[in-house]
Amino acid sequence: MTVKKALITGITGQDGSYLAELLLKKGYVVHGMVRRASTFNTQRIDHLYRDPHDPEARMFLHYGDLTDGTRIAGLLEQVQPDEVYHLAAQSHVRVSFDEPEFTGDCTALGTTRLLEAIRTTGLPCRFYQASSSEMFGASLPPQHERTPFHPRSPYGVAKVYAYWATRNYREAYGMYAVNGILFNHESPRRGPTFVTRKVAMAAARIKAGLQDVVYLGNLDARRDWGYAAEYVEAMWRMLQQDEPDDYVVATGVSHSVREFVEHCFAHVGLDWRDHVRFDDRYLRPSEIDDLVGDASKAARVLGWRPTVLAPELARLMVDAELDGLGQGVVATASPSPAQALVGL
Ligand code: NAP
Ligand code: G4F
Repeated sequence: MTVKKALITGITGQDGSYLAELLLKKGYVVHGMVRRASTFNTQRIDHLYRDPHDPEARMFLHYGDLTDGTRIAGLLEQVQPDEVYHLAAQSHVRVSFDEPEFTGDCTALGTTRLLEAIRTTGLPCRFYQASSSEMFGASLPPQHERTPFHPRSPYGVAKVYAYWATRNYREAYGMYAVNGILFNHESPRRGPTFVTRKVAMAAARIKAGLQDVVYLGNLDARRDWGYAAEYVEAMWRMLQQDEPDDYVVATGVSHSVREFVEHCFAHVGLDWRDHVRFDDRYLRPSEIDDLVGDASKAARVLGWRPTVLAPELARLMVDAELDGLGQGVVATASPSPAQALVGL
């Protein structure tokens, strides 16, 4: 039996780490593109790593950046993947208002660089694009595959570009290229400046007496939060179909940020109102009020269904923070002084 090879961009991110785990379990050889940083950025995948000299090694990392098309083409030639999971992006919505040009370069054009590299190398590989519910923006819920896009951030705009680039390469060149339109998905591996992780960290630290308050922005926004470890299975299933197509992946239920906060603090026996303060630096110039995904197509065609809903997610994220503190992993203040400096 031939062993399948996958290339994951964004392997060091939340989703990349869960997807790498899943594919290794399925017997794949996994190649990951990692951008060079002056500090190590591989914490989420360190537990999967084996020295490449080890004959058992099945995960290999390569330097590369979405802004470098030549490198991307070279990497594809070298790896010759059967499946490409394109997860890398400047993925923070609030940051995209500060860095709209970079977000467009990385998140939008980066996708074209990858698609064009696949086209010009002529590799018969399948391509997954990490599209986002952020593309729906102001369109009323529930949102599904035929809901019009009305993005509300430079990030959302960049993802709409990447979505259409993916569809265009499918239509123009017959490429097996799909969009997974994923609604918010979280986990203990979520970046600490996204609201769920920020709140989970704060609840645990406040319980442990390490901090007293956490500053947040809009508590009224509603999101459809699922569990990232389950969502990567949907990505894989999308690339196993006979025909390429686009799918919404979501739980179908939304909660306000306030409700999520309430769940996290209640789990450690605290009243959130004693510990949450408002800071307008966390507001966005334009916001999305309510995202609720209709994932019935994914259920019907892919047989994919979520099992973890927001209340359980809140509990498992807070428990992971408490475990970390119990093991002496003292997370920095939430946000850390440096994050506070840039308004996250
Ligand atoms: P994440 O944790 O922010 O990970 C982003 C990944 O992209 C990281 O590995 C990051 O590397 C890499 N990256 C960023 N800029 C890069 C560049 N210029 N060149 C190469 N790599 C770069 O995001 P995530 O939550 O795992 O999400 C994965 C993808 O799904 C993203 O495209 C995101 O926009 C999309 N998405 C996420 C959600 C969600 O709720 N999580 C929902 C819908 C869509 P570093 O580790 O070095 O920073
Ligand atoms: O956690 P968030 O930053 O996630 P957001 O903006 O929904 O984006 C995430 O989900 C998208 C899918 O729809 C992805 F495509 C994207 O890559 C990312 O993963 O904010 C969630 C909500 C927002 O309404 C925000 O205004 O929480 C609100 N919020 C309130 N206080 C806050 C804060 N968000 C952050 N990050 N920090 C706060 O202090």
